[in-house]
Amino acid sequence: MIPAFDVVGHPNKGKSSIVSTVAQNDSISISAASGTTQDVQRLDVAVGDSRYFLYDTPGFQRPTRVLAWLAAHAETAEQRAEAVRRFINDSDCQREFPEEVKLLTPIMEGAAILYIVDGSRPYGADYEAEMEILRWTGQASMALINPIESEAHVDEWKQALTQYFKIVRVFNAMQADFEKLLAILEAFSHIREEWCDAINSLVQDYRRDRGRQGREAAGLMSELLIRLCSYQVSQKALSQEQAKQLRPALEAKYFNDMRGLEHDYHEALKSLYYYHAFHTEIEELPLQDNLFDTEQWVAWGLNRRQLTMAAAMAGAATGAALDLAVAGSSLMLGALGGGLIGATSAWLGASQIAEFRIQGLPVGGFESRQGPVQNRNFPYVVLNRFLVIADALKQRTHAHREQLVMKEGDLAQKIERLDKRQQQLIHRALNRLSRQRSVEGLPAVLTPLLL
Ligand SMILES: Nc1nc2c(ncn2[C@@H]2O[C@H](COP(=O)(O)OP(=O)(O)OP(=O)(O)O)[C@@H](O)[C@H]2O)c(=O)[nH]1
Ligand SMILES: [Mg+2]
Repeated sequence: MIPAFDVVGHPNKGKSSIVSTVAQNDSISISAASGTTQDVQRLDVAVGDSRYFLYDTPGFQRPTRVLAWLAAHAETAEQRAEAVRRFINDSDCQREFPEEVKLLTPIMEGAAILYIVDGSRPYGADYEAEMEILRWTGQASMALINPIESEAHVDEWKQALTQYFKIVRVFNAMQADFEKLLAILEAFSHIREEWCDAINSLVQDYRRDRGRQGREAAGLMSELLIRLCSYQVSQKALSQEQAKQLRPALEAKYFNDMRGLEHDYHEALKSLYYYHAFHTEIEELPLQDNLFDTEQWVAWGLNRRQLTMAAAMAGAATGAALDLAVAGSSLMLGALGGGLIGATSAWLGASQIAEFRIQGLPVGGFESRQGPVQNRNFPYVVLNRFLVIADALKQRTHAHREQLVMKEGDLAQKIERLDKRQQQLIHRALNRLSRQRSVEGLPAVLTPLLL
């Protein structure tokens, strides 16, 4: 038997927001206007091999009159569920109380009740009619207090709700509290025995799915880094002169492709977490105009001191780096040890961003090439931008609807929070990527940053 939940309550109390959050679905209509949900919408939610139904419903409109109708059609307690059944099948009621008929129908077909109230507004006796109607259905139920603006009235709500519901929980639709979500589902396994196994598997599947998302996000992040750090474009030409003339077009294509690639991976990350309508505004990857302006890269990557430390941790004193260090800062040379020579050159190396080259071909022609990016800071920039989006996805729920303007995150701090060994592995990996070298097990190296 597939578990089903009917989300009901007053209009405009966050029913659809809770449905969006629980179903991880950002396509459901939510708005500040009361009466947004006019019809029942059944969502068929699949998580791994598990499945359940979630009903988003309109709010109660005339609960007092509905309760009066029901009272007139049931003399004793054992007739109450039957009276509700008659109510939803009665054509006059369907005409007069369409919202109540719609929201009660899934319940009478076996769905459990999730009753939503707003914990920032005071409790009032006008809610009692709707809670009474729900009690008359005789179905398993739980009340959720959604503190829309504050928790000011949560306690009084708890007092009132426990009179009608066995289980009362506070659940904020806007804060992604994954464990709390699972706890709510788990609670239903206790009040609906026949759902016990299905719900236990569902909860496990939710967890497994989270794990999968984390692994796939690390995979996407690694792939993006490798592709962007090694990307280059080339074009054949007949003469050296022609090859030189190709430069502006090649450069434009190169930067355009890089930005496109990054955008595609950011979108793939959003889809991985089931966001399809989440618009982010992120400053363009600083390329092209800032080609030699290394300071521009600091905003998203590491600053000079951090990059120096990173290179020292990665032990980046390669032959080429040593040459650069000698050429660029021979004065410092006597004072610095081997590790720091590599470190200094990391900053010097940062002044080269993307190289343009013309190469003679064996057949007598020429080839213009643009890329790859040489900058030591570049992998940090790409990594940071990806992580900023990953964090935003985890901090919001599918109930949020506004666009997000991305601010630079502090990557250095994120790395410093990890243990020394993990830090070193990350710096080594990024150092290799900036030199277009392969890195073994890159997703595993980067995963701690996503946790
Ligand atoms: N800040 C905040 N706003 C919330 C929360 N839950 C809902 N809202 C806002 O409250 C308004 C109503 O939310 P909906 O989810 O559309 O409410 P509803 O109960 O489905 O409304 P109807 O379909 O009109 O009955 C929207 O503007 C939401 O953004 C919350 O937990 N915090
Ligand atoms: Mg709604």
